[in-house]
Amino acid sequence: MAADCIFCRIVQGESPARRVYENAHVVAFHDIAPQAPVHVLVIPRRHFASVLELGEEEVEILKGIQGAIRRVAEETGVARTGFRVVTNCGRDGHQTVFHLHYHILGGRRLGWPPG
Ligand code: DGP
Repeated sequence: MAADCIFCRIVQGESPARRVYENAHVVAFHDIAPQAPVHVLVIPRRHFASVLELGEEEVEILKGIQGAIRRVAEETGVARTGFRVVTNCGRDGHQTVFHLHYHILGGRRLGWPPG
């Protein structure tokens, strides 16, 4: 757990979140400021500042993330209609919370390229 990390507090149950799925390695919950009808964040329980910190040797965590993305997409219905998975990294990537998270966005036709 990292000091002053809002997502670590959500993992610990110290901060409220509308959880939709969890497994041994990840938690998924609704984004507080949804940008689409479905906007869920998938985060590892362990603190990594960004995708750059999650090494390829962390096979169980990577498997947990992949499984969670698929389950959330199926359970929210966007697996049928299409969706986007994105992780923002650093200043130019518009990262604002420095605990690795994957956005699952869907429920409307998304634009491309992103702004
Ligand atoms: P990013 O810009 O990729 O770092 O996105 C961070 C997202 O996290 C943003 O869409 C808003 C969301 N968020 C920030 N604080 C909270 C919170 O306390 N609870 C929830 N559910 N989402 C949060």
